Amino acid sequence: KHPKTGKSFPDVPQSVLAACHAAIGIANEAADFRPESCLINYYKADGKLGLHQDNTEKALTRPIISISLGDDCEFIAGGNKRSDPTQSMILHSGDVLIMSAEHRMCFHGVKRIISDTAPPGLLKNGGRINLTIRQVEK
Ligand code: MD6
Ligand code: FE
Repeated sequence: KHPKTGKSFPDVPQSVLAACHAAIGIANEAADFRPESCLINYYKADGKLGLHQDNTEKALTRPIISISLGDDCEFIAGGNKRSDPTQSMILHSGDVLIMSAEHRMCFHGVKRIISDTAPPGLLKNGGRINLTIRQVEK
């Protein structure tokens, strides 16, 4: 529910649910994962997301699935402490990343968007969209 209006958010589209179930299967994650929420982040050319740990769900041991669309980004991921060293990887449009098991609580963030790298015509105004799909309840 929206915290201010109390209204229910729209359902997660079937296409996204199908992609999640496919990813769970391919990555050999537990098949009883329930995709209960989908957070959508949009990044303009200068967008970033600071180093963070996803720890507000009740289901802290279930995987988080991320789907990237549009421009590439430099994604950084480290260890379970903010001060742990990080590694960079480029996430491309269509990439699916799963954080699970010992990596579920890793600090991570988006260092920069790499402009004009999206598949032509995908996003009218460029930028990057990231979907993170989570199981919230234990
Ligand atoms: C992003 N992703 O790719 C931000 N969180 O724009 C995340 O913060 C993230 O990719 C948890 C699990 C996977 C992720
Ligand atoms: Fe995150």
